[in-house]
Amino acid sequence: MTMLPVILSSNTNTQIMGIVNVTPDSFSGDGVAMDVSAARQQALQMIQDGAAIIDIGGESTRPGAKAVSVDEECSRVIPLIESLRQDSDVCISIDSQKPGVMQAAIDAGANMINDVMALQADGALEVASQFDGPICLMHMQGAPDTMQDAPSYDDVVTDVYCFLEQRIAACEAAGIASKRLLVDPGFGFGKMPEHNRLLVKHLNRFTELGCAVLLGVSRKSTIGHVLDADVDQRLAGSLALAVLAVTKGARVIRTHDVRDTVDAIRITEWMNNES
Ligand code: PT1
Repeated sequence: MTMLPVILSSNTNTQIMGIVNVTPDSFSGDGVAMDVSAARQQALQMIQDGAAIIDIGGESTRPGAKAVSVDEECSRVIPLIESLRQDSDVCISIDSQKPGVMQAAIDAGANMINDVMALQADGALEVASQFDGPICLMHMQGAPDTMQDAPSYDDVVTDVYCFLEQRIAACEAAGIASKRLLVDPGFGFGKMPEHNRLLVKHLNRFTELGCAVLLGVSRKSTIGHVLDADVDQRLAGSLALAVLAVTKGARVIRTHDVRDTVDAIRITEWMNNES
């Protein structure tokens, strides 16, 4: 069952990617801590609320997070993927940078790869080239445990653009058709608030890469920085950025708050209609 998803065709609406973290330490209090049945319920609710994609992650990549082993990560995500696949033919995305986890997830029924390392890990391009679903290539400077120590760029938009362009080329060289690729500038990944601001402000530049643009801003610390708001008080800020991103050409929005994001984006699309 491989739907080459709607997200890659240019005449579809914005797609919502709902976040399901199966981690004990998820930053936004959304970690459903290894409980497959609670995570499954959360995913089913997101599907009902209008998510086209469920993004399942077993290793936190928020600032300061520590890496976990392949076995640990698999033990968190695989039972959930198997269970959700029985219930639904929704697009299931595996949020992992490890080829071993990607492969196990695909075998369990995942049909999209979301990689914050843009397939730079040893063996990741190979796993991706043996698979035929969509792949999101994200930009990150450094690694999660230290990426916020001193992020620096010559010109953040150009630097991130060139990185993504090179990763698209690496994928093509590995036999991965660019129509399967999505690109993501990686809001919050080795970036100061000003870097994040510039990436969203100039998000339309990334559409020139010829791939669908995905953005994840949900509850992130830059919103907390601007609003002086704790993680549970960042919904309105997250929605404001999601609306802006769609207006600037984003095709997929990754969020914890599916229902509210679907509503905000439906209104944005209604307003952006021709005439
Ligand atoms: C993202 C993303 C992701 N974000 C994609 N995958 C996370 N494609 C995980 C903070 O500053 O944006 N795109 N997978 C979560 N990562 C973070 C990063 C969480 C920063 C929080 C922050 O608070």
